[in-house]
Amino acid sequence: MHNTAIFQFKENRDKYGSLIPIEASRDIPFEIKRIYYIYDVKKDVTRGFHSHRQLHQMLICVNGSVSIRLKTNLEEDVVVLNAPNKGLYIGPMIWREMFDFSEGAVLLVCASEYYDESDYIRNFDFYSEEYSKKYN
Ligand code: T46
Repeated sequence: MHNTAIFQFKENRDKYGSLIPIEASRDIPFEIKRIYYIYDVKKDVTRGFHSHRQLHQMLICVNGSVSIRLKTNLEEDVVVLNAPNKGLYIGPMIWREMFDFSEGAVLLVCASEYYDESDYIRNFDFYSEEYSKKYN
């Protein structure tokens, strides 16, 4: 889907365990201004239901697994994040829903901007209208 991409991070694995470094602008395509993590989510809960106007984000499920539904006016896709070396980049104007969190799942998110509620579109009809204006 446009404005999204799967990233594979390099794992440093040895007999002592594993380590994955993520460097802003080198391993991911933006400067990181904020990180947050989502955890303790019950199996039947779906979160998200919004798009961002400007924000770039990298989602990494550092423990367990979670599914991400991505939507635009034209496309729909589901990406399963189930390994700590797999990242999902989501750029501007992509609707997202996070569901099917496994027991103990921890979803780490690197974001390009500080938290700003005015960057959110939390209604799909409004999203759809803005998407059409931007891309049609
Ligand atoms: C996204 C998906 C993947 C803050 O105070 N600061 C923050 O940086 C964030 C991200 C949230 N909050 C507050 C706002 C709400 O009162 O935390 C509460 C839960 O946020 P929200 O309902 O937006 O959470 P999700 O899981 O629906 O969405 C989050 C991000 O907000 C969003 O940017 O792309 O994760």
